[in-house]
Amino acid sequence: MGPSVDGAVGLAKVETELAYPSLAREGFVASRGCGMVPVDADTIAAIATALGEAGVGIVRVSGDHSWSVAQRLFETASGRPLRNRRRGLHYGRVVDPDSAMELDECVLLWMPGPHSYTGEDVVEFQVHGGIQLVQSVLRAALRAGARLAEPGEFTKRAFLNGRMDLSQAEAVIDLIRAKTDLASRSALRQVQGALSREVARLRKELLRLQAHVEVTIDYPEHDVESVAATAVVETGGRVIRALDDMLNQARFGQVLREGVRTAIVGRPNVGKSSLLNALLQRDRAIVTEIAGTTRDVLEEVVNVGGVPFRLADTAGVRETADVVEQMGVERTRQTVRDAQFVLVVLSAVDELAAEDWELLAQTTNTPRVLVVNKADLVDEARHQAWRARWPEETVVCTSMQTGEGLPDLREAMVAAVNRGHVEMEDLSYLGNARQLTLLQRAREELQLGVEAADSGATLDIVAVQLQEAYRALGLVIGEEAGEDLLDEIFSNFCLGK
Ligand SMILES: Nc1nc2c(ncn2[C@@H]2O[C@H](COP(=O)(O)OP(=O)(O)OP(=O)(O)O)[C@@H](O)[C@H]2O)c(=O)[nH]1
Ligand SMILES: [Mg+2]
Repeated sequence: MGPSVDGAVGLAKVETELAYPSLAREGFVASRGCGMVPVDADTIAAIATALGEAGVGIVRVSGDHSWSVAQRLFETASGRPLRNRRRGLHYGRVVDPDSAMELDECVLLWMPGPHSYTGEDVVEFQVHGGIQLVQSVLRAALRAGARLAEPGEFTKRAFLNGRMDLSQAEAVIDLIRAKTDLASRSALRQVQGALSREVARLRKELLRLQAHVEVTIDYPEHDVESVAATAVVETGGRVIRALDDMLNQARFGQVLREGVRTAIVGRPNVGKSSLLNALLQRDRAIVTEIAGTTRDVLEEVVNVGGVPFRLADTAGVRETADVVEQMGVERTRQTVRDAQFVLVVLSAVDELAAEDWELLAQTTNTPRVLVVNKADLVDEARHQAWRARWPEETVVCTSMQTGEGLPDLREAMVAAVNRGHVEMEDLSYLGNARQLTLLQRAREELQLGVEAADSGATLDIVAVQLQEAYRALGLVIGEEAGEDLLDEIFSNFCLGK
């Protein structure tokens, strides 16, 4: 199973404890106000690259004292200390600030604020990517006056310093975690402000509307009031439609982030595991001619046309005396209940059995594709007959032996998931649960406001609802965001970002 959003959150926390075991022993703990030696609480440092063996490893420092950290740690190639404070790149070596011992060769990037990622003075030490080496450079930076950054603290500072709004900051983590090309493209558009701009546009419309309503409240004449009410109905309706569009995108964005929970179900031996392997393009599941091969649910994430599918291969459904197989079948039923999407696999050779009918009945309300497998064993006339059998459904004839029908199946999967959502090329952001709730709230308030205006309620009531809608949209981009919310969001980040 790939990391779920929650799993990844857990990982970020574990990382803090595991990635720097020796630092933790020395008392440098990445947590506000405890354990650390806060020589200067305002300058933070962390390893920005993944901890492992690599060509390059980067230690990043941000804050008022970055320059002094750079001066204490870095010697230019000519052996002289760093003097040039202009933005730029320097080659030299990084030394231990206490012993003056050379740690490594180093490329130093100096990015004075406010034109840096965080908006503060930022310095990056690029050294060889060895686990010990990068850690010792970090340790040196900590001794030179920085403190260990919390997960997400660089991005949090970028937000606090106005370099990006909250929705952009949240998209940074989506960009890092994106599992498909489409997901990363969408996240990038959000980092670049696609969602922020749309939210800002809608807020402006609401503000103008609010002003109109407020002015009317102060001069209550019937004609004027009815003009304002009409404006609320019209503009409000337009904003509601725009919000619906965003909500659709946000829901699809969640699918892109977490993967479509997909169950592969069918009778024993119809080729479910073969299908999983074919979509994964590797031999993940055991395939045999013995009915009842798969006992447990097997999960794998596969990228189909840019959409991640979380495929669950299941035990074939049948009555059985075998206790283990019975448990497997029970798990299959549970998986079907939880699935967002189902591939019902049938055998092209056999007539439909009672179990097939049962599965078809169980999955009628879930988006699905009917996969008629083993098509290589029957002729074209049979294919046609299978397809004609369910004119309302997507039926694909496949063969795992020849690969026939697989491209059609991939296409059908993407189309089925995308139906009722959005054109994927239009996807300009990946909404998360927080944004989704706020957009929903804004929509509800606005709907109430429009209904009130439409039914001739007094404009005072309408004004309150417009204000609530405006406020909810503001929270999407982080206006009035409290410290708790910020901690919650940024603690999900990895270290060094
Ligand atoms: N001719 C032909 N044989 C296939 C095809 N797909 C699968 N098979 C064979 O059918 C048998 C069963 O395949 P599996 O993928 O294990 O079937 P399953 O649905 O996972 O079966 P259980 O795990 O027992 O429920 C194997 O011998 C496969 O090689 C196909 O398209 N054509
Ligand atoms: Mg199987």
